[in-house]
Amino acid sequence: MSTEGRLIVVSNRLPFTLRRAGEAWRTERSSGGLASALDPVLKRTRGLWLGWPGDSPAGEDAARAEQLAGWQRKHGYAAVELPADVARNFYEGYANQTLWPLFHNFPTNIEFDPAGWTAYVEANHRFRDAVLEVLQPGDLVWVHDYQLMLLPGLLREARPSAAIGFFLHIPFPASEVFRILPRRTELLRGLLGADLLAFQTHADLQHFRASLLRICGTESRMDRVKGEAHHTRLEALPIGIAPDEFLRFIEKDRATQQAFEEHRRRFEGLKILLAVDRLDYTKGIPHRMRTFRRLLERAPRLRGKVVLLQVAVPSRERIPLYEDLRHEVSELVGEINGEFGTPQWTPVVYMRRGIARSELVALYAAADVGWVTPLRDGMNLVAKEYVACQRRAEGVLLLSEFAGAAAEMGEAFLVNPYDEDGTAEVLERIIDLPLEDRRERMAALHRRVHRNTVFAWSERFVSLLREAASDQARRNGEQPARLPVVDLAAAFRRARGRVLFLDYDGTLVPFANTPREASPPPALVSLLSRLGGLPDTATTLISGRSRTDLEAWFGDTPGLWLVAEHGAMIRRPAGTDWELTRPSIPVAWKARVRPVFEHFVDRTPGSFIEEKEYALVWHYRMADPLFGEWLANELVSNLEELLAETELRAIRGQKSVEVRLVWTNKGEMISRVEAGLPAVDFRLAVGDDRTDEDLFERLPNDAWTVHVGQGTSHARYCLSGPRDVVAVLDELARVAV
Ligand code: ADQ
Repeated sequence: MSTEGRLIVVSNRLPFTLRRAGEAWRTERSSGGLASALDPVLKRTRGLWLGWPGDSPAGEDAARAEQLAGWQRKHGYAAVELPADVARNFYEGYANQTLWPLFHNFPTNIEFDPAGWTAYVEANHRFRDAVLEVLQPGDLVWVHDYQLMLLPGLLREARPSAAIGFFLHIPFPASEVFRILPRRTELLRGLLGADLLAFQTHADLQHFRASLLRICGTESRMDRVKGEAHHTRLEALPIGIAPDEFLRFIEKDRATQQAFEEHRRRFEGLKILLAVDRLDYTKGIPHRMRTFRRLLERAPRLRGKVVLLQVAVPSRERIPLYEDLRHEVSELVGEINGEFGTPQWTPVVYMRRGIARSELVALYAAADVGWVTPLRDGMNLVAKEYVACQRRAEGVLLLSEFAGAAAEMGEAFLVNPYDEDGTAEVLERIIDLPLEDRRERMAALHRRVHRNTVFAWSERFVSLLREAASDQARRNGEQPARLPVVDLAAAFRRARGRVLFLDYDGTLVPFANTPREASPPPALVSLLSRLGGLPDTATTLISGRSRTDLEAWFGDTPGLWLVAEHGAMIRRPAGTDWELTRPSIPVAWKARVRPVFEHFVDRTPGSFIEEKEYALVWHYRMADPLFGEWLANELVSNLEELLAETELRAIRGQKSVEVRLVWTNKGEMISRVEAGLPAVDFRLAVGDDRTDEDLFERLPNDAWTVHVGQGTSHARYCLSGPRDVVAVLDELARVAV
């Protein structure tokens, strides 16, 4: 057994499809480089490929079971069974009538049927169960594409430490489009279950990040999302092809060579423009037909001199939009041939069927122009396949700027397929492009296609996934352990002198849109007063809040210590006066900083300034998240310059930037609070942000330090949110009496 861990590939379809042939079953191999690329890794690691076999069992069928068992034995392909109605509603429904059009920027084509969503959820659960059945420690799970976007999250829930990767083959839409999607949040959460999330291009990755921020409010870095339970690494990994497989056909396969010669003869004297697509509305076939008509209109000299070979594989034929498209294309082909054709010349040769690999390769090799102009495409492998087959580098690639491939293939002629006139003009020019130019461009493309092969792509994905998973394992080891509440309560009960340091926002109450709205519920005030009333116990609320807020909410709560503005001021339980922690605290600096903040408020609708006695805060929680984030970075860097030689610091908080004195530090408060108690043998500190880390660091090692939320911390323990913190404090108040 290999030591590198098995690869478990999961995709909607397997590389094989079952077809009924009378009483028996036939296995068909689907074309495509993915299987070629992954088979060696599967073999090496004794891995498995899980997917739907392309039919649903109607009952016991020994012949079918026999075929499937053979797949598993010989290739490691394991069937995930889906009941027929689930398969249909999931695949034709939510996946292909909601996700597919929306992700390709056709929001008006989307159909949303709740039954489709239910089937999508059900199918993803069935895939999860199938994975869990085979999953072993050390395995790497690689989930593919838009049909299985919930799967990473479902797997993560069931196996928190599994290594899970996801690759999206189709584009990720702009956030304005993505937000239209019913069930958008569930999908984003599902994806964040992955350790590695990879897209075809950087633009897709950026769109994903923007959606995450706008819809879930989750900030991310260019290369990762620090999720609640774990991090998700983000990558742009454009898929490639297996170019040598194509060349082998040209060099070794008789059928390919014969077909190639035949095309040469048949189209002698004509420039061949070749288009190969699935018959899908994202591929822009009607636009291509109309562009070809424009070309013949504007350049009569080309009539009888060019031919457009359009190969279109029928696809998703049960969906009405595809049926409409089929009619539209047939009509356009008929019109063009009727208008321009002669007994000797047919302008458009239309083949509406899948063709054999040998036939396809012969066409790629014979074509003068590869005409690849989808309206939107994740990558588009046809563009790369055409280039791979241009051994003599004499052809030209006409490529849509909306195909993912455009990001890598700058030497192609990039066009906007919606601009039919513009595209016809470029075509007219490139048909007669001098050989020198064609060779130079094609040779550069050729090199690129040979460098970023599907093998290089899959190896990179697998090694990044391995890296992301081991980083995660390391982080899990570093994360504070969950607070053992029973032990804590026992220690609290036993102790003779107790000190509690409790942060407020994000610790005792969740964040609200404005600081004012985060007022304490009555139950919290009463809990704090119960704690405050315990003998030999100093209960301290230690917050970044102003003394006005703390006094308004807790001024009358008996027995409570209050620390305001991160340690600038303190109020003892018995007294009503606040003490400054330093004899005098400067405030003149505010006059210099305020105009800078005001400038940012003017630029950022929804943001505002909070003025405290010894600090200024710029809040942007209600501003556009993307814009707010960007401006916060800019504000901090402006302030860093302004404050360089002073004792002030600009600090990023939760959706805020705060300027305060560097020495206002929660850690400084420990000795002041403890001074009044005879023998402290129990210390608890609970907090969620950077200012609380000062406290954790300065407390002795045996203190109960608790970080609220995920991520690393100097605290020994963690709790997940304010609700848990309040429950723990309730328990302490209960056991102490
Ligand atoms: P697809 O939408 O399937 O894949 P594409 O990249 O164009 O799109 O690949 C199509 C494949 O089918 C090619 O290998 C091509 O050779 C073959 N093919 C097309 N027409 C054919 C015909 N008439 N007969 C025989 N074979 C034909 C999704 C995304 C793409 C992304 C791929 C890979 O939608 O954007 O490039 O995944 O990630």
